[in-house]
Amino acid sequence: GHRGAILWFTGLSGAGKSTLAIQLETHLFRRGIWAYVLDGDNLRHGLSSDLGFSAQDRRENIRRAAEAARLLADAGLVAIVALISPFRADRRKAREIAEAAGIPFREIFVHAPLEVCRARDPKALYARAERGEIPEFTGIDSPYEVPEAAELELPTDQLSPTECVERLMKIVQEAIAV
Ligand code: GGZ
Repeated sequence: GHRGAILWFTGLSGAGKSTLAIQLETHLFRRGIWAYVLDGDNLRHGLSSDLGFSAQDRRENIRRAAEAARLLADAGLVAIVALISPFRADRRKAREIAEAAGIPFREIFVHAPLEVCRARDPKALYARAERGEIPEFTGIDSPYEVPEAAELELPTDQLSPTECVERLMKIVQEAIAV
């Protein structure tokens, strides 16, 4: 058996958070470990559909994600949260929510240089943000505070997705070992 845990992915838009989260989820399923991804795509259309991107709304988005992840982890799942979560204080709060409930929490810094994220730009969001069409866009006119307490850093411009998932699997196995 295994116990629940929260893996918290933080990083810029385009750094690779959701991609790696889904690949890890698939990998865990193949090994019989139940996992679930919470990301902007499934949170911001539902649970957090009333929230925008001000610092205050991001804080609330992250709090809700942390509480939802806590419930999933209570149920024995590996909750994989993939949010920009740009502010250190908000990530610290998420960790506190987990640890107060006795749930292992691991912060993963999914990192690529801004120019690389900007070049990937699959949804052309950076281009739109630079034209002033998306206010408070992280990395353009809203800050990203680099993690100081991350358990793992994944430079996605230097590592293959397979290599990233291997490193993540080590972290998960250590976190959920009973
Ligand atoms: C950052 C924004 C913004 C602004 C829309 N700033 O690359 P994406 O598109 O698919 O992922 C981004 C997502 C970020 O939502 P999060 O819930 O992860 O953010 S936070 O943790 O800060 O609450 C991006 C899109 O939403 N997006 N406007 N202004 N990203």
